[in-house]
Amino acid sequence: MGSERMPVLEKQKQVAKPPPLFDVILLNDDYTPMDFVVEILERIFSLSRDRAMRVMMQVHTEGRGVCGTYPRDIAATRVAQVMRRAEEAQHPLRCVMEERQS
Ligand code: TYC
Repeated sequence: MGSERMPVLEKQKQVAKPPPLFDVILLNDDYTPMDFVVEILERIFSLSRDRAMRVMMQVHTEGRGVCGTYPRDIAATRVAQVMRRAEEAQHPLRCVMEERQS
């Protein structure tokens, strides 16, 4: 029996999917000060002052904006860092991660 059967490992697909990437997204609110958001973007996402201002203004006018795109663990760490700073400062700033569609 079984000489025609392939070993299980050889039957599996050979092509490995690349690991998923996640956008870290800031959400707008009416209370968090603009300069606090700019500082978060500079410190946690290493954006220049100019890029931080642009992302903050995009969130302010459009409701949300991408701060950066990372593998799952790094994205989750960034989200936690933002939420922790916002809580410490008692601002209602929210940050989420979403898997990139590509
Ligand atoms: N809308 C806020 C204000 O007018 C500024 C703001 C920008 C808040 C971006 C959150 O993710 C945010 N003070």
